[in-house]
Amino acid sequence: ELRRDLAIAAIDATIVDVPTVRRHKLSQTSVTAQSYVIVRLRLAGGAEGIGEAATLGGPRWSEESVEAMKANIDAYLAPAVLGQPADRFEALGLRLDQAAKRNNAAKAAIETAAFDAVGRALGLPVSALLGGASRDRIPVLWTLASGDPAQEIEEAERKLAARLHRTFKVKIGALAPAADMARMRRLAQALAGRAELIVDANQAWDETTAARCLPQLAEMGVALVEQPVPAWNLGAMARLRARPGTPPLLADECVFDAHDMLAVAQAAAADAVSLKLVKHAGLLGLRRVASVAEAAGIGLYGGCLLESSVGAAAHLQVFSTFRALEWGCEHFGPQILTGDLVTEPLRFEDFHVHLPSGPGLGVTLDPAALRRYARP
Ligand code: MUC
Ligand code: MG
Repeated sequence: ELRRDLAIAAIDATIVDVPTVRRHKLSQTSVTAQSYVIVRLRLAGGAEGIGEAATLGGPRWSEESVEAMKANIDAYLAPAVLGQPADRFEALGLRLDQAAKRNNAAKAAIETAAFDAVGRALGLPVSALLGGASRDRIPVLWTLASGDPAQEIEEAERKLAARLHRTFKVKIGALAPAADMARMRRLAQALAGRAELIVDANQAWDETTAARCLPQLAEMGVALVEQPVPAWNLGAMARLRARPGTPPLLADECVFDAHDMLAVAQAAAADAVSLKLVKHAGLLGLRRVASVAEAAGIGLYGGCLLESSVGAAAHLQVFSTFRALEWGCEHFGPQILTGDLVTEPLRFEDFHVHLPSGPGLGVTLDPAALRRYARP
């Protein structure tokens, strides 16, 4: 009987490390491999689902590391939902919240695996379980983050020529502000009229530095500035945003849950919000944050943490359901890895990433790849 078949029978968490094609530098860290926890969840009826929790350089982008996530999944989160009906997603989320504070990325990986397993059991894509897809492809940008402008221009030229990406997000904040401004000027000149640029400072600047640099970025044509100041400083975001000559601001590290989103809306601290499963503790949490943003007239941006095709597919399933996704998405992750974890990676074409078809997430874990990248 269907109800019995949908009970969660087993959960397994595996740490994997996948090398990147080049060094990726952010204000606070730099990576040459991406580390994920892959969650495999089996239902009593036999259907299996997968989910992914991404990190960036250990516990430096946020507080979660793959080692901590695996420990907390094994000891607290998996036992809290074993035997429970996998299709009662809100009830699962409540149990996970009662078992552990925060641990949002770990919770998201379990919830994703439950959605995938139920979708496969019922023969429906995850998007259908979330309200249904409004689009089957999403504009996707590429991130320039080597820190070397000559290399970055060459990389952007290759992406443009291949018609893969025409919006580029530049990671700034690792260099001194004046050096970053000179780097940005070179990129803006080289790509003028052919590509759109946005930047992400990952909280690197104080308010004074941001007040000096933001008008320069606007004058270079930069379309969006992500998290210029520390996550705690919503007041600075709001004051900067009110200054003439400030480009639109994108909230990232300052918005984890729906309460954070409400605070950003009340402070009028952002024009758009970057939505990520690792921050919002799952697909339903991501939709809750998006609803608050929509209610406040704040635009949606499909954020990432350099996920493989597993995590990227989960994001595309929920992003596809929004009526509007004003700023497109940044799920280029599968393209920056030297290998993927699925049998058929996501399709990138004509400046878009395509929503995979098929039940569940629409991607299938490649067991050989999982063995290859699993941490010994
Ligand atoms: C972030 O802060 O947005 C996503 C892409 C990238 O290069 O960094 C990340 C995280
Ligand atoms: Mg960011």
